[in-house]
Amino acid sequence: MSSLLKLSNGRTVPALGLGTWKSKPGEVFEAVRYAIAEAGYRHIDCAYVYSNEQEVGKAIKDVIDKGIVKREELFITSKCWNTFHSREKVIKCCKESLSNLGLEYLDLYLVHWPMGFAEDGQLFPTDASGQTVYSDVDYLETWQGMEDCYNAGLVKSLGLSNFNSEQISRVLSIAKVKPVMNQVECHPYLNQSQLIDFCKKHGILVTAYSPLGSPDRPWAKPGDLSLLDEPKLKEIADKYNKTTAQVLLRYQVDRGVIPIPKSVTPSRILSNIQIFDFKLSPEDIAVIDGFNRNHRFLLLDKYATHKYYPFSIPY
Ligand code: NAP
Ligand code: SBI
Repeated sequence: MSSLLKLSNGRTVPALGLGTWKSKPGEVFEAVRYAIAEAGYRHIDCAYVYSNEQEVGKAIKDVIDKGIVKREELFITSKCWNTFHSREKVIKCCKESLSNLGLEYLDLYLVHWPMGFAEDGQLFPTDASGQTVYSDVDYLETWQGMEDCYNAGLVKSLGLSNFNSEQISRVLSIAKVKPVMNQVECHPYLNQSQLIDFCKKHGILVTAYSPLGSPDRPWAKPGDLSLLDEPKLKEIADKYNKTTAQVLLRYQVDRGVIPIPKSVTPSRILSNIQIFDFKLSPEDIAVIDGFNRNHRFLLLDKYATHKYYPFSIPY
């Protein structure tokens, strides 16, 4: 069972969650059911764009109907997609996620990216030449839509995802409801220590996505860097009688960051949460910190021409 961390608004969030990007229809029901009912997960990371929220919702309904957990014991996150950035569209996206998930409220609602895309009904709008069509909606407008969701009682907390420090500062300068979370790529090759320090100063917790290096990312190529195959991490893992994946996840927990590993494999779903019975030594943490090399598995540089592309400054 994972421990809880306190959000700046007084609510709590479980220290580890289950990721669901790339978890296919036909497999995500069992993954989420197993995670909650058998492995003890209480935190599920979802998003409108993953196009699997209906099946995630069926699993949540199943464990609640069977009396395994109560709704209030779960922490369910979803995210407003890039094609819903204008103020009135935000609440539409939120309501669609709620309907797909079969929930009355979300525990956390995130702006998925600072970048808006054309709002023409497609998830990834493209022009005749295959280029993504952007919108220039300012994410400050999107934030007002997020606050509408909060004020309507649809979501308990609000947050950001893939926002850099300057973008967070802009949001903080206008927010009536403050963001409690920034969800970003985070692992030893991109340990985000400066962004984490910045967020901490502003009462924002950090969630680590792709904490295992996202080996199933669709654009992975043979010969790419692979965290799970780092011999030094394996050496550290052996000392604790743990796996490399467990060390990668514990590394985040030890620094107050919330990892959300994705798996649809029951044995991995279970082992990924079995990290609350050990702690890494300061010496081992220093070795893992030494892997930092500003390497993004999700660079998404095809969007680098977007006005609000977040990865053009150091943090
Ligand atoms: P990840 O969790 O780093 O890696 C997932 C991959 O690792 C899958 O191929 C999974 O395989 C494998 N895996 C899981 N546990 C393992 C273990 N113990 N040993 C070996 N392999 C293991 O990558 P991710 O899916 O990119 O990131 C996690 C979650 O973060 C996502 O699912 C999503 O919820 C969220 N996310 C958010 C954003 C954002 O923009 N906000 C972006 C990316 C991700 P199997 O499933 O086959 O077991
Ligand atoms: C998708 F559903 C499709 C593509 C895609 O690529 C970038 C990363 C991302 C995202 O925006 N959030 C994720 O969790 N994965 C994604 C999602």
